[in-house]
Amino acid sequence: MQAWVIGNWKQNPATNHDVNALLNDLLAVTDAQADTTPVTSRFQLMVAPSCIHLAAVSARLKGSTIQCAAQDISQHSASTGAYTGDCSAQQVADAGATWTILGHSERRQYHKESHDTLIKKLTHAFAKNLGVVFCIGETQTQYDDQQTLNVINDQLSVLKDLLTQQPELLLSLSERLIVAYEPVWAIGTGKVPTVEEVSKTHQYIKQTIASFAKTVDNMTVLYGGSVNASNADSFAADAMIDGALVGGASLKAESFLAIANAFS
Ligand code: G2H
Repeated sequence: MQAWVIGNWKQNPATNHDVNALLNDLLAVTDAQADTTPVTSRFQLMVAPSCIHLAAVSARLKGSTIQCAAQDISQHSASTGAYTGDCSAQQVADAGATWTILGHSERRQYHKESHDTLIKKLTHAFAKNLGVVFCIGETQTQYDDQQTLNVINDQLSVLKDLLTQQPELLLSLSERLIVAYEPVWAIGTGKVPTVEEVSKTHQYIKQTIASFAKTVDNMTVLYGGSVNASNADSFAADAMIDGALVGGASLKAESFLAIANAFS
């Protein structure tokens, strides 16, 4: 299975100038490598810029080995409408995104995204042929109370319920869905779980998905939360960890590509 290394730029960079500088740095390396060792033969790269930069970034990445994702889509099915501040699945697809992140803990926390909201967003994303990077993970309190697997099970019930409503999605689920396990307490904090803890949780995620999606016996599951160039090797060495969703360290080409190389 090819590893995925995905940069979640969140609300960064602040200016078009800085976006272009980051892209220049990324493409200088990946374009050069594509001539000799195709980057995509070792790992798949993806970046998720903010909505305001999505069209420009995806246009710039056309023909490169790096795919482009949105960070979220509207919960409303209509491609257009009176939903101030929203971007529909149709709009992000038209802007050039081929994937979208959904259910990131920052969306769950600051925008109160619920089980039903996420089912709607997954439905709209798949309807517009967007792949989905679906984020799950427990808070510090839940981790301390040893509730991680219960929380994961509850969050994965979104996928179970989606498949009950739309069983036809099963056919292509493993190509169109990536799960990212991101413990909330590890996001942007510099704290990380042990590789053994991540490995066990990933095994549980894969088994749980296989229990209700019988044809999916090895779902791609990424780890996210304070991944950097120094700790990526240890995560990459574990067979249960299929790549990384990277926040802060994806904002510098050097650290993002160092993480990617760890997974090659
Ligand atoms: C977790 C991660 C990217 P960071 O949110 O999704 O961010 O690597 O900064 O912890």
